[in-house]
Amino acid sequence: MKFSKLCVIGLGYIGLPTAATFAMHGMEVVGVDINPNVIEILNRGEIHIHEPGVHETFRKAVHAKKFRAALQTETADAFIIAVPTPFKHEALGEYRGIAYKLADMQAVTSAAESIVPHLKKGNLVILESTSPPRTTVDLVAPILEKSGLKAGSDFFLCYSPERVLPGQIMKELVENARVVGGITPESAQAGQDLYAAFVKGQIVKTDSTTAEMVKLMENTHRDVNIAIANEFSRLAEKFGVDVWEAIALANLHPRIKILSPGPGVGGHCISVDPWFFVEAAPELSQLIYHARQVNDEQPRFVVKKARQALGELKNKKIAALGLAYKPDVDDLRESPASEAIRLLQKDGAQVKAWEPFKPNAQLKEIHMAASLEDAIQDADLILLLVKHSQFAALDPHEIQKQTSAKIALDTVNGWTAEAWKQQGFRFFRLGDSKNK
Ligand code: SAJ
Repeated sequence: MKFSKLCVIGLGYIGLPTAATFAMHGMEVVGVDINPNVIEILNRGEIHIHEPGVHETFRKAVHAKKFRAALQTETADAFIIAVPTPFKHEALGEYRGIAYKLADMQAVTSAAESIVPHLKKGNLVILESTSPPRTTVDLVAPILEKSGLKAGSDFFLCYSPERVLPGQIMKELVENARVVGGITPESAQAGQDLYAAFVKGQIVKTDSTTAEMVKLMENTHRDVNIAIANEFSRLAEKFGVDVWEAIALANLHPRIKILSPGPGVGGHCISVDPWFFVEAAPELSQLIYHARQVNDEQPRFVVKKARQALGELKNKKIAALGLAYKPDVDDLRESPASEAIRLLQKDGAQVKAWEPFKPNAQLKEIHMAASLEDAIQDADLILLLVKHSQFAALDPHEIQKQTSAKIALDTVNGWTAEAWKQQGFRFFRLGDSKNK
């Protein structure tokens, strides 16, 4: 099948790079977003996200007059829905006394509804947003069928998960294998034809519910594996072991690949998606639920370490380095670093945070430093929360000259204990009770 005009609904970290990439491959692309600011920025040729390579591709697409941003969905040959599926902050589900988070599918519902007046025979609709199992058949298809057309016979409908890693989106969009799940084999074929425009990785066809489950399994697998690493960090402290050394040694085994512990799991994917399984089948998702609990509790472990380092937290000044949810990105969503800072403040500490990728971030209850120097100058403790390359490269000899702090706490194994100790710091590391 051939498609000449594409409508991409949702212009965030996935929708915008996807829209720009299709436009660079000859398709006429209309990008739709409900945020008028975003539309205005994009139609000026600028972009509102920080992701390597997106701006260049986007600028070329605009220059070639292949991309246009709009507030309203319009007629097209194919539609891609790439809107957020966060969890509801105000409501929880409950199963046998266990509370779990619920998916907020409002944006997907609205996006699908916006397509209805424009849907024509032979069109293709693809849902890319991470969604609970059966969303494509049980939620999206019935909405689209309000057009009077039948999903699977009058128009094609697919679920195709995005799998790109923030920081490497432009590369992975093209090179990763793409799973395309159709509600019928013909739909999957239409989806494959669309992505063949630029995907160099394998494109594999399946049914839509399998594709939904594949996406959730990938992120849940990672979440559970990080949880075991975090649990090991607590166990190592109990037994007088350095978890980082122990993991490195365990990973010499040819079939073992233990991930890294840290202050917790953040971002809008791994910390959210496993809940979709728990919500859909709590009675079958015990391990997944408990892994989520372990990862969500990890910021508390950071507080425990800080107390161990400082004696007590009340009125102690802490310089918190990093607020992003992971290294070398500017994304602060669901960041465990922010959660750790809030908990430290609850216990009376005075925290100044420094985030080089978003120095002007405005986060509830978090006091931003003007610079690294400002954060550390009168601190009692320097707390490393994110392994940004520039933090890992800090020289304790230089830092020692700019700070009153005599204690450093590294939660991500970003620093070398000896180097800090040589500069007169007491050095603590999460998961390591050899260094204290
Ligand atoms: N983290 C650890 N220890 C580790 C690895 C990660 O604590 O060993 C933490 C990170 O610091 C971060 C969180 O986990 O807070 C998630 O980071 P990540 O790099 O594991 O994943 P994301 O959320 O940036 O991207 C994931 C990817 N999924 C998988 O690797 C299975 C990506 O491919 C997906 O496209 C993305 O979720 C998504 O959008 O779903």
